[in-house]
Amino acid sequence: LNSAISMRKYTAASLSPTDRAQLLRRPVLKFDDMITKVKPIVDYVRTRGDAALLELTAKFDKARLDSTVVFPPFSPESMQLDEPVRTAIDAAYANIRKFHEAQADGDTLVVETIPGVVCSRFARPIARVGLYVPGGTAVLPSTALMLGIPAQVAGCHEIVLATPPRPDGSISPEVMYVAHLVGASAVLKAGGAQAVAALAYGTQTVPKVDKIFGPGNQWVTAAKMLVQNDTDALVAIDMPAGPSEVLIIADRTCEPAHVAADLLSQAEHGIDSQVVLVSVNLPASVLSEIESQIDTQARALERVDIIRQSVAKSIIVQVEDLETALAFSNDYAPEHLILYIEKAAAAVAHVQNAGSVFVGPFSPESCGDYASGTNHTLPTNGYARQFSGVNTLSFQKHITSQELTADGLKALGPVVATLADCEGLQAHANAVRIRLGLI
Ligand code: HSO
Ligand code: ZN
Repeated sequence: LNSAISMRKYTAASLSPTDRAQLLRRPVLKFDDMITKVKPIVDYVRTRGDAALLELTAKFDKARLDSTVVFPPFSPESMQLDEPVRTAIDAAYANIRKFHEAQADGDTLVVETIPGVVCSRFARPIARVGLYVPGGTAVLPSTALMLGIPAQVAGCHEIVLATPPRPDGSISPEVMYVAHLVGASAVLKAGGAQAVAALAYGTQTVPKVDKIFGPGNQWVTAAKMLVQNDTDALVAIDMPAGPSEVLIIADRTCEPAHVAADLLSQAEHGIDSQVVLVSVNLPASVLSEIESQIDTQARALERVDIIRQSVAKSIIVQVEDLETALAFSNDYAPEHLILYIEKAAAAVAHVQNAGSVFVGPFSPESCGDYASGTNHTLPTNGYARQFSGVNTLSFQKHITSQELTADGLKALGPVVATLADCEGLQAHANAVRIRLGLI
């Protein structure tokens, strides 16, 4: 236990392509196994409803409940908070709301493609959404804010917040207070695959939802993937979630103690958290100061046992210049990217793949995790290549429409009829020709 808390160190220039590819990989998640394990749980809740939920919550969360759902108005006792905590939640709520309100798509897009042919697109809220707020080793009211606010701003009609209860059957007052702020229509006291199943299919008391959001452990993620593929559930999910991660690009302008603090803030999430430091030509003395700061700061943290394991799996990559650092980061596609470098703002233009970017010396990831305004539900596992983080548009869908005038149809009709003929779909062609008086 006295061994140093330290990351593995590599020099990019001396890595073979295979070694480099290996460093870019995340630990393999064995989803086939997980799907097999969650399937019986999901089926049980789908067929037995509330009775199954109560039984599984007693088994997994050690909580004996009379009912699984709490409806508003939530009792003041259930959301009693110390004043500083309430004030902090309110401040975070205001900033996150401001940023997510600006993202809402309220305008109809109208394009006249040719005279008389008008195509439009407009957004509507997804009516019923389920928000999964993990329990486990930390209470996460911040996740309730990050999922609840965009749902509220998008205008979702039903917001069901699911979170595992504590053994006494209660939900943390912080989470209850956020449920109240975001206008949750129900709080489901359940976690894991059973909560996901209840949201996907509904039970006697749990309202069925159209899309399920939120991070979670392997059980939750596997259950989300399973229900998404069930056409009976007719439910969507936000994204495939994996362990949290950060990549920091640091150059000689960095403060070693701050770099260490940022790495540890991500490493404390869980034993499978990934933290990566890309050193842009850091002098050996600076690098070793970062390493010793990691060790000393970590030892003073309550979650040192978690950190010991996540840091051991994490890496330092040494590169010669910023271009190589950014190329590595773009290939890694981190959930969070911290630019702790001289011209940080200018480097943002070269970021191709990342969930969220933290620019310059005064922008620790913690600010985005809690309160600056950006969302912390972000793509992990390299999915930042093709996924956006949760945002207001994640809670809306777009509908297109068109209106043609008689002249518009006269102009477009022959194009349509010709293409329909060429596909051998005569009825399609007829729908146009009959209107143009050609048949
Ligand atoms: N860094 C986490 C979010 C979080 N941090 C919640 C603190 N609380 C995943 O992006
Ligand atoms: Zn965090």
